[in-house]
This record gives sequence, C-alpha cells and structure tokens, in this order.
Amino acid sequence: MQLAPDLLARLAGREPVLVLAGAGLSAASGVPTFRAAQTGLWAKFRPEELATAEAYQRDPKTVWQWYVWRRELIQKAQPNAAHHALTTWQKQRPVTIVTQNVDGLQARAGGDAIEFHGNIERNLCFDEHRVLTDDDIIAGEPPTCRHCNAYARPGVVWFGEAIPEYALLQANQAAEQCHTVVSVGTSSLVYPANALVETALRAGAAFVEINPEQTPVSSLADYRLAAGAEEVLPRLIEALGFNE
Ligand code: BV8
Repeated sequence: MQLAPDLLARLAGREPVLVLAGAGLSAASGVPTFRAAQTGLWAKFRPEELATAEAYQRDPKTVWQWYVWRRELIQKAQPNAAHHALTTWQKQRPVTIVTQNVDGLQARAGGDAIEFHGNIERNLCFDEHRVLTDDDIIAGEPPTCRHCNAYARPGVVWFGEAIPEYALLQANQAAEQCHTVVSVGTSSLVYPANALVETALRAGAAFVEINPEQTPVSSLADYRLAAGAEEVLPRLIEALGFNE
C-alpha cells in the first residue's frame, strides 16, 4: 500500500485534521464490527434491531444480555496498533477524533475521542437519563435504578435517539474547520456520523478513507487506503516521523 507523497506532505502540516472512526478501528482488538455477522446466541439478531429503546422495552432481558455479552468482549479487548497510532498522531498535531465506537478503546490507548454514540461501559437510568454509579443500581436482569425503580440502560445512543448535543456540536465544528478528514473503519451507513465527511468536504477539506472495503463515500475520497487500520495508521505515523 503506497502512501502518496502529496498525502504525506498534507498530513505533515499543522492544519487541523478530523478523524472519523468506526467499528473497523477496533476489529484488530477482537471487537466484532457492528455489521459483521453476529456469532453464537446473537447470530439470529441484527444489531439495528437490538440497539433501540423500543427493543429494550419490548424485551429488556434479551437486550440487556446482548450488552453484557458485548461488555465482556470489550473488557477482554486491548487497544490495537491503530488506536495507539491515533494517540501518537494526536500528541503531535491538532487531530480531533470522533469515534462512533462505544468500546472506550481510544481512551484506553491514551487518546482523546469525542464519543459520538456514547460508551457501553456507562449505565443510565432509562427514565431519568442520568448516569448511574454502581451504588445507584439494584442488581437484576436488567438491573434497576435505586431512585425511581426504572430499568438501568447502557450509556449508548440507540437508533432513533439524538446524538448528545455537545458531541454533535464539537464534531460539526471539527468538520467545518478541518483541512483533512480521515474516515477509518466505518461503513459510513449511520447518520448523522456519516454526514461529517460531507460537512468537511463542503468546507474544502481533502478526504482520506482507510477501509479494506468500498463504502458509499469511497468515490468522494481524494485518497483511498484500502487496507486495515492497524496496518495503515502505524505506517502513516512512521512515514510522518511522528513516532520519535
Ligand atoms: C438520529 C450505539 C434523530 C449502540 C450506534 C434511513 C436512512 C438513513 C438514516 C436513517 C434511516 N432510518 C433511520 C435513520 C437514522 C439512523 C441511521 O442512520 N440508521 C441507519 C441504520 C440507516 N440514525 C439514528 O437513529 C441516529 N439518531 O438520527 O436521531 C433524532 C434527532 C433528534 C431527536 C431524536 C432523534 C443514532 C445513530 C446511533 C446508533 N447507535 N451505536 C450500540 O453500539 O449498541 S451506531 C453503530 O453503528 C455503532 O456505533 C457503529 O460504530 C456504528 C456505525 O457502524 P460502523 O462503525 O461503520 O461499523 P460497521 O460494522 O457498519 O462497518 C465497519 C467497517 O469497518 C466496514 O466498512 C468494514 O469494511 C471496515 N473494516 C473492517 N475491518 C477493518 C475495517 N476498516 C479498517 N480496518 C479494519 N481492520
């Protein structure tokens, strides 16, 4: 995979970069991507069917167990070379990372990421929407809120729910101000995350897509690096001399 000299010259500069990360960034950590076929007990479900407030109200125990299964996978996972490369990059240049991932792995790699779809490790009260600590929770499947007896729920943004205002504001600002937008490991199917690339392009940014597969926005890319994030990002940081 060649890194074009003009791409390296662009990224060597000090202009702001927006990185939009998706589930492919965590694939090398062993966290299944969102649309790859689910395994075992979950094979018969599509994530979009489970990741909604309606599904939770309809079948709280099944949806809660899905999140317990995913949390266990994520707790066993480690950040991979792609996460570490982004953290290194962020230490050398003005790089804003907007992650669609709820796995917290970018933070565990020491990076600073806007969690556009929330964080699976956090619990909220289903009714009051406030964050629940372990002391606020009564165990169960699903657990309940000690204050109002409503179900606890994972601190993620479900389909049909609004992106947290602050995350949306910060992400849009980064998209409007960036000189280059880098989309890594996302199928670009989920709105409004996928609109950030178009916002950046409208603002005149160059577009780099890092994904072994084609996506609906691949044709808009100025640079397509068709390989895994865990291969491309460390190579990129190395070529830019950011590892020193
Ligand atoms: C909203 C948290 C409004 C939950 C997630 C019809 C058309 C268009 C849009 C809609 C529609 N109907 C409804 C909508 C809107 C909807 C939406 O976009 N639906 C989709 C399915 C069409 N969006 C919403 O509902 C959003 N909210 O619009 O609100 C509103 C406004 C005001 C008031 C009320 C409401 C909320 C969306 C958030 C959903 N929550 N996650 C959870 O995790 O349980 S999204 C979920 O998808 C994950 O967060 C995931 O990150 C995200 C995006 O998926 P990807 O990250 O791209 O993952 P995917 O598996 O798809 O792709 C992985 C890619 O990696 C692949 O391309 C693969 O090739 C690549 N890859 C694999 N290995 C590697 C790799 N790349 C690099 N390296 C590798 N090694």
